[in-house]
Amino acid sequence: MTNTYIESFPAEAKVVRAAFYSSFLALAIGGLFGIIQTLHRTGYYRFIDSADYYTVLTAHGVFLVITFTIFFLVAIFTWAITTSLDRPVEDIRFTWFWYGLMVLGTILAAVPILAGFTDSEMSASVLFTFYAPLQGHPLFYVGLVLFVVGTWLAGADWFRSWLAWKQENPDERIPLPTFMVLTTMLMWYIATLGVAAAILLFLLPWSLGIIESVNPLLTRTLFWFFGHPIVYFWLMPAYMMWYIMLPKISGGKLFSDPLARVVFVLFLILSVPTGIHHQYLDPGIAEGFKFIAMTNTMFLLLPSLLTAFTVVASMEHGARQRGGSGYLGWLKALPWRDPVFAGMALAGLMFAAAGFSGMINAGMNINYLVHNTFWVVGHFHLTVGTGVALTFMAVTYWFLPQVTGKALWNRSVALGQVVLWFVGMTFMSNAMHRAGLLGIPRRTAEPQYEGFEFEAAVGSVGELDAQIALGGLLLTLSLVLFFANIIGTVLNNRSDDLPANGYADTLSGPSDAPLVLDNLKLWTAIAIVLVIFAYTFPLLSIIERGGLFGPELNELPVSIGLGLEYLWTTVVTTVTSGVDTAIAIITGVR
Ligand code: HEM
Ligand SMILES: [Cu+2]
Repeated sequence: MTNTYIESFPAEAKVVRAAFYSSFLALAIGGLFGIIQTLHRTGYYRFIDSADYYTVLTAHGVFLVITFTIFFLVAIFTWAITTSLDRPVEDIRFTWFWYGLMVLGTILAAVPILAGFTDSEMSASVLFTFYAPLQGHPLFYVGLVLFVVGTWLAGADWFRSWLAWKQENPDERIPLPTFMVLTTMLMWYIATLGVAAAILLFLLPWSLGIIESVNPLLTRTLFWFFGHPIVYFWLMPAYMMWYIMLPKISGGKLFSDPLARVVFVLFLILSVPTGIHHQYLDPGIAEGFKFIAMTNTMFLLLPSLLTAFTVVASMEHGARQRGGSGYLGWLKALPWRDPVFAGMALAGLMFAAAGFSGMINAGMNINYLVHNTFWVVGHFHLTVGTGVALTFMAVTYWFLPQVTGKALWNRSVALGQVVLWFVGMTFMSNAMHRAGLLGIPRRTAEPQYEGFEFEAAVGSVGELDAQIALGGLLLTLSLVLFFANIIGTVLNNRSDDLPANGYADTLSGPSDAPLVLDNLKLWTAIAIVLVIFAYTFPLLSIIERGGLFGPELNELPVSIGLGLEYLWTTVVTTVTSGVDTAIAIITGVR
């Protein structure tokens, strides 16, 4: 008996496993489209029509940043809740229900996306940001809605577990992993209101033909209301693993539980009121509102800097427990040969680099230089594409044995895989950042204008393209190794030497954290107030200028407006032609 998750929670392990497999499938499909578009836009190997590029890009974006990440995080959140509260879910049928809803939503959204490759009328090549005036088939929006509702119910499942636990343990502090899950979900509930409004009130009725037009700026603003915080929805689970697993795997303890709580509270209150920083170049939003969003954004650096400090301090503690010494000498004592550790540590390192390009994106004036260029793509392949994705892949090597009861197929291949991702991303992302500085655009199959040369201060565009393609190939190879390991693990019969389920102890525990940190109602209220402050005036002014449903329509119902106009024109033309005729008769011209 090794006390794995599947032994302690056999029923939950099945749902968690299903969610993992869904996530991996999305990663495989998304990754395949990734390499296709890389080779296409760098010109190395083209076999799709450039006109299909948007379909490829939509599939890449949606499958990776919505399906892969979110299925993975609901899996580890379910694990975190049940493990840290040490109780099964209240009703496993409900757990299967929300998982099923997410699967159904994914399939409904995937059908029109993939139909973009066929001759059918159906298509949703609208990119993962699905802004108007790009319009997708209604199924796409319906699928998204069901998927999001699935995540809402997942959150309800976890809140329910926590409330049941609380009744039995009224005086205990919320266990840290549960605290992290709950704050993340509160943030998600607030954030998804924006996208729910955008889809249900505007985009879906518009694609069904119920309303004729939408106000693009309004729907864009509602999208970014959700589009910025969704990056924390990907990131907070990765942070959770850095806080609760990395110290343990390093051989030590989490440096500070209270600090970890502060970080998650800061994410809850600061994530949503910053979305306008994606709209610095949108006309129609006053500079002042953009400036406020920029200030809020700069505050958001704080929880990430606190995380860097806490996580590195915990790793140092682990290394010193293992006999490491010296100012930097302790780094050598870390378990670099363990793929779970190495993957997470490298992901964290890349994420730090992403912090720097992120600060540049966040600055209102310097953003103008890199906006919509390849720089941005370089940036988020470091954040979500590595900080999050590499962490998820690395922890899979720990989780898969937990939920299948089978030993990892090959640790060396796993180690090679995470290192290869790091190296591949170094090539691809660095070159993308540089390409952006030359003004090379993102989201296009044909970045090179006819008769136009991008001027490189150092190197050349050809050299950048070569690095991007090389990086993309290494990443694809890394994915192949990842899947080989997953399949090898699932198919093997070895169940020796499994790690026990559990997470890191703390040096400074929950009892050191001020009680107020656990007051989730207070933090939610503050989060909502900040959102109201940040968004009321921009939204009002957008609606005032552009109308709720776009500039062509006003508040009067269309039929009455047109009817009155028609009546008026008829009267005027009849009268004028009558007068004309009368004058003609009188003057005898006829
Ligand atoms: C095999 C690995 C990957 C390769 C080769 C790759 C390559 C690319 C390229 C070249 C683009 C830019 C296309 C353009 O703007 O014209 C892109 C866009 C994108 N990638 Fe990746 N990528 C990979 C993995 C990932 C991962 C793991 C994620 C996230 C988890 C991700 C998320 C995205 C997103 C969100 C976009 C933007 C889509 C859009 O503009 O609508 N990629 N990728
Ligand atoms: Cu943002």
